Amino acid sequence: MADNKRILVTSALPYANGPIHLGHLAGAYLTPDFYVRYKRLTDADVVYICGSDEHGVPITIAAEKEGVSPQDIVDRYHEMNKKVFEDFGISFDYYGRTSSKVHHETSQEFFTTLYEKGFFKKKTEEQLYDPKSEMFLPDRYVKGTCPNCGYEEAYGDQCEKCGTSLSPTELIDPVSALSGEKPELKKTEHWYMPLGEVQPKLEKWIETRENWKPNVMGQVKSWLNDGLADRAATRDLSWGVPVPLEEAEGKVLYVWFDAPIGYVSATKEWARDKGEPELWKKYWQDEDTELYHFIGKDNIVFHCIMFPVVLMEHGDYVLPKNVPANEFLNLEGKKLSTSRGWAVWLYEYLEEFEPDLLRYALGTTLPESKDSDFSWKDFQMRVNTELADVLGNFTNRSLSFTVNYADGKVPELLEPTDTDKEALEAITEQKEKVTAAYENFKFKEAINETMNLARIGNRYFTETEPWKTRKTEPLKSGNTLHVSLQISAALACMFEPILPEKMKQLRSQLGLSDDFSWDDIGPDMLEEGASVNQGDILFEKLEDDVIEAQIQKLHDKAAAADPTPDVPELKDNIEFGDFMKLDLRAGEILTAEKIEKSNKLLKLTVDIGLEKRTIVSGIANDFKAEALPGQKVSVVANLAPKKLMGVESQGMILMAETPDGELKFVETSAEPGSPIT
Ligand code: B3M
Ligand code: ZN
Repeated sequence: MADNKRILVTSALPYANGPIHLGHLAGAYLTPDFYVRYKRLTDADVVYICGSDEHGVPITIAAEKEGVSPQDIVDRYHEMNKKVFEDFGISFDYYGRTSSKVHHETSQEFFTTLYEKGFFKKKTEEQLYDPKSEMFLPDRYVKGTCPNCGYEEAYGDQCEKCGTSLSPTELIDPVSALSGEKPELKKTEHWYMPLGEVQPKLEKWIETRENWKPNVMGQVKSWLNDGLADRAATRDLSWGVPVPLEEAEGKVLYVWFDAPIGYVSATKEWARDKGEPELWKKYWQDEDTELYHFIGKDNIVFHCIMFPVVLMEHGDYVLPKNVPANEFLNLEGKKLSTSRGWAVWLYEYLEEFEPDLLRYALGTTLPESKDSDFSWKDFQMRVNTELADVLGNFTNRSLSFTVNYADGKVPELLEPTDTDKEALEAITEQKEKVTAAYENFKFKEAINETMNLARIGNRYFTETEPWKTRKTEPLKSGNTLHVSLQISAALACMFEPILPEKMKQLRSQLGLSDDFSWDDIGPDMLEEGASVNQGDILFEKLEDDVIEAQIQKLHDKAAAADPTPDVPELKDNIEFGDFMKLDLRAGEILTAEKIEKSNKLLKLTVDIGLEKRTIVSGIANDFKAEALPGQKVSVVANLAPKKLMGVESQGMILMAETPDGELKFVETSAEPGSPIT
């Protein structure tokens, strides 16, 4: 059944302020590529759009750091990122950039349309101004002490220590990150999107959305529950799309206003380059289009709330059918951090390994519904035990047997046994599972069910023992080869979205054309008597030393980037007497249970020698209650009791917080009750 739906897929536009790393890939690029490659095979009319986000403070910060112009920065990274995506097989139909003329015009047209419809609210507000640098300070350009955790290097939009989002006026002792001066408040005018006013309309639309991932819907609902606030669509900056109003001289569009419109501009440029300049309208303005935005979870509010409002208010555009956002990818058990050098850059990876290995390994560890972890050891395991031992081994056995003992030709299927038939039927069964998984954006499942066909094939080959039957019952060994080759052929097509280069190689070994469709995949893709050839083996195993070298490289980079661990500065000295007021005791946790309605709190019973205490501790994110009984701890025993979520806490457990924000116990081997002095 041909699928002729019109589908427009977008991937978040990465900021052109640095190279692409594995976290980016797992968030917003790999899954949509799997999806569009699959959809193209179903003969759907798909256009896949992406490009560089070249505005906003991240760009100007990068430019300042290097002492070059923002244009230099975006020119460099636009080319670099465009190429690395291509080398990795991400099959965009068009990779645009938001500094293009078409984009400036398109985003200005959006602003003007909304302005003329009376959508914006003009407001005069006081904002922080740096008198020395003579400019209004974007939130990121203000630094100060976090009112929540006391971290002294918090930014005006967020504290990177405790994760709280902030506004710059909330910071304690704010300074300009540009000049170090204390900023002053100065009046400025801006055009706001009154999101609160359109919330009811937006909610109605949200309610009609089907099959949204729970992690996405959860975030959207929580924004809506809090009530939407006005959000400025303009900024006092010199880098960006100028606001198309005379009275707004020197102001630019807020980057999150213009960036998503970049999807539209890029589609226009794609159509223009195809010589059909009006064609973009079919994808953006015709109700039959299904629009999908693939993004990472930090972009959910912009794609599920702000941009839909802009599209809705404009009136001429389709709205997204789904926004299948992924969660975050960690690396070797730690949060990815480019500033701390804890990242694997895609260009580095490609210098040493083939793209398909990572497409597969990362595809099996996608943070689809919760954060996940990439490790080099896991990468090695996936390549060696799945790609090499299962898929590669199976197709290689099938081909080499055929070449060596069947004249290199697909044998006939004669009087097949039940085992033969079942193996052939598995092709259709697995195809159905894989199809359903792709249709439901379950990419890990799609990969796993595809690999399961290779597992079935491998098992079948082993069970039917063609190395024995070829001498005694040649008809049987012919059947084994026939079936195994058909399974290999199905795999060569079904695995195409995940392993495009390797499957092309496999199809050529099997004598299959690259011009096939998803419909063609079945138990009879190869004709009896057709020639096959063995070719090179598909997947070489990765040796331990190769993997160790990657792990070492990562640690070296982290050490070079940040030789001192990122721990808070020391506090002011205190008197000895002050310290002596603290009664610290060795203790042991006896019981632990979660406190209902709280994500963070655990209720503990702690033996402190003299007595047993109930202590409420905010460690539920780091420890499972079941694992705690028996844990030795240090306790502040004379802290005044305090009620937390209805439970009286009689003391405090000492915890150490690592630079990655992980909590560890301050353990002691002393008997419960022993004073700590
Ligand atoms: N550039 C943020 C990011 O790279 C932003 C996405 C824009 S999508 C329209 O995470
Ligand atoms: Zn903080």
